[in-house]
Amino acid sequence: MIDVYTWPTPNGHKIHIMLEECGIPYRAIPVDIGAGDQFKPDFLAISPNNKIPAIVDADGPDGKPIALFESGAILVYLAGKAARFLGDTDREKFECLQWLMFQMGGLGPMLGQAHHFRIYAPEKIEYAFNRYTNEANRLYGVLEKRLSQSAYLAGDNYTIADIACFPWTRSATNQGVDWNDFPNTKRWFDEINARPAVQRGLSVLASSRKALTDDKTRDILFGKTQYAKR
Ligand SMILES: N[C@@H](CCC(=O)N[C@@H](CS)C(=O)NCC(=O)O)C(=O)O
Repeated sequence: MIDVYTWPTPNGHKIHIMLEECGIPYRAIPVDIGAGDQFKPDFLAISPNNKIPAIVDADGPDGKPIALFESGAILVYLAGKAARFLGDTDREKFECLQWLMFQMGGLGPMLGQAHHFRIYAPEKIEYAFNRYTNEANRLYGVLEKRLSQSAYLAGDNYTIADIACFPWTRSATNQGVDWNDFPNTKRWFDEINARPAVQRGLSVLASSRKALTDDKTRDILFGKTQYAKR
């Protein structure tokens, strides 16, 4: 049994989707990041960067429990455990890891900033608004080029690279992206969105989801609480 410390956000959804795709038994343990649960000592002990997702697998590689944070590392771990979704050949595996790193180092952080300055920021800062809207569109352009050449990011097969990128593209409109400009990415999105395991993953803790824009939540996520010394 794997315990997933999580919340219904793009980074949480990656792991819910992967576990559903692999049919690995798991328990979703809510960490309400709007209420500050991510700063509780028990959670920080497994996720020192105070972010979801994190997992504890009672049956680690050496038979002992293992705790992991960072969604990319968790996806690689689960792909190894299930022997699925890491590509069918060595070449495809490295393609997959390359696109996974693109998501972890670029697509996720930049789309997160686009969302922040377009939706969460209490005032509109034109420079930041434009900077991240432009960067979001540039990154969708990178996806579009790749997905005009191959069915999936790593090639012919659906992998953890797709599972990592997909949840971020569910908010394209909020990121200032027009799907009409990215037809191949939209084709890829619709195909992944139609997978039953993906829909099951997206429904995990769905009823807990709430807007993160009130003052108390802003303080927890972006203000004094976030930056308090611990
Ligand atoms: N690089 C991390 C990012 C995780 C992340 O940003 N998680 C957000 C939710 S999507 C979070 O827990 N935020 C709470 C906080 O920053 O206090 C990963 O991919 O796991």
